[in-house]
Amino acid sequence: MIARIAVLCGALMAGSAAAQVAKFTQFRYDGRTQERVTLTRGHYRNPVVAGYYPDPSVTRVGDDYYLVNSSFAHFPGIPVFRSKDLVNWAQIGNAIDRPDQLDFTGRRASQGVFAPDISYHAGTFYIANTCVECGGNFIVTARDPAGPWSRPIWLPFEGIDPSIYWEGGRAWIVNNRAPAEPPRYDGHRAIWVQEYDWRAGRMVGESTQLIDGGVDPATKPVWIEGPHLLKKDGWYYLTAAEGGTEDQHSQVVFRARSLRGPFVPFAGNPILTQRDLPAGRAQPVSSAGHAKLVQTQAGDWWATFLATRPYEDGRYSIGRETFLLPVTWRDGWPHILPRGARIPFAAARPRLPRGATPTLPTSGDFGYLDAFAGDTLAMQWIGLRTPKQPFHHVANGALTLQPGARFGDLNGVPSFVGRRQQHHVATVAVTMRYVPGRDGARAGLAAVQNDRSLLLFGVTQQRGKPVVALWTRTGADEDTLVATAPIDQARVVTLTIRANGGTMAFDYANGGAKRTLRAGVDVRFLSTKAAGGFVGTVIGPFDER
Ligand code: 6LW
Repeated sequence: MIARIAVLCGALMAGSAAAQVAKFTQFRYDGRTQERVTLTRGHYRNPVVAGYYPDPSVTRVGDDYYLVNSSFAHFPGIPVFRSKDLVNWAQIGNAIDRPDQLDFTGRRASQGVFAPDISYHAGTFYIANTCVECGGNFIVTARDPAGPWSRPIWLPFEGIDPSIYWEGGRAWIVNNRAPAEPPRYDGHRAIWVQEYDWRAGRMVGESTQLIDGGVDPATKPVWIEGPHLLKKDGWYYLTAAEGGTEDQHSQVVFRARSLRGPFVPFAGNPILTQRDLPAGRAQPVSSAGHAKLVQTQAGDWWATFLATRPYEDGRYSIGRETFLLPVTWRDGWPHILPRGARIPFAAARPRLPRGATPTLPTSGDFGYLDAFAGDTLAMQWIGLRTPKQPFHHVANGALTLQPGARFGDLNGVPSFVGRRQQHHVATVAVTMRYVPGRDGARAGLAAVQNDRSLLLFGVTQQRGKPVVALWTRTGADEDTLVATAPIDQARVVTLTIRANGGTMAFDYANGGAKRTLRAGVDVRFLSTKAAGGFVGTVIGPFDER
């Protein structure tokens, strides 16, 4: 009886309260790869960094490797990873983690920072990049790759995907720009080079167009991009992606005796693609390209690149991922994968001392629990657009979020932080205490591809009564309420999303046994095919008051 009164009192107190702050106490992720892979001794697993980690750029400094990825309008942005063996990657920071660096206000999820390039010269790390619709091309630098990174040095040229080539204490930038002649077709772009005075932080001298359109201009090649230069045995090699970042993606290579060309394409191009493989193949890897080559301290060559793992019919929702393959040189040209060969999920490891297994794995089956210890969020948490002031607070083992904009308001930052969904088969759960306090206030777990393609699974109040509810936003500005069920708001709520390719199930526990609010929900609207863009689904706590 006493216990019953206590519960009733709790409920009464809760019911009379104004809209309250949701307290999230645990976030749990558990992911399983959809493909079946037998990993033998001495092999590593692809992708090496699973989930939304596209456009990888890699560099070596001594015995250490560094990797950066695109992060678009997510903040913090440009994750920086370190590895000893090119296989075990641990995130060490985010190059964009202060609001004074870049402002993503007004940006859609897939605008913001495109493909970054990382390089190193004379004690300083350089990231060359483009903020699309937010300032254009820029460089940030750091003495320590874990940060802090500088504010941007803005560069005046047009286009995307700048990359720095260092030689003899001088630097040049290659990037994707408009062709010298008016474009002859949609997707007609060019690769240009210009010297960068790294001491003064400005472009100098003339710009030279190196590639017009792509390998064979007669075939109207599209989207030549992501260029990188390297020098080997007296040749300059220019490697770039061609065909667009979807299923026609590929990597091509050219060479010249001089840095300003003329560059001649390799007769065996592309050196990497999956575009001519049978469409209905099992366990497909698709959209491969955007490679960068790196030479190990042992003298071997490897390439990082992006590819995707659709769950069905070209659909994937976890973004473009980072893969690794060896590069072999034959007859003066680099080869990544023979024509018609499938990207392997397992391959022989680089001849490098084995690196430590990271505390937070990035490849294969893995899971983690974040109990919000300490007083800051782990560096893997991201939100949408640049916050003007801190909006998440971690204390006493709980995460709370300040009121923010609603999803869809591009001029604001939603009251949301999340982690990348890194597997198509994944269970994501959050435990929280929350009293909505008024009809319409809601908090829980959001799965967000962009402002118009998302779902919200949370607790709200309807006609004065607390309920757990599921809303979807399927390429629209408005939410659709899918299902509700009553709950006791005085008790802790655990919300669990079970993702399996194009469907999700939504479970909740509220003191008693776990119940399913809805299973088999079609979430193909979260796929890149439906939602468009370059990002992956990000799942985490939201609090809309
Ligand atoms: C990026 C371009 C690309 O700038 O996609 O796949 C663009 N390649 O190089 C966005 O990630």
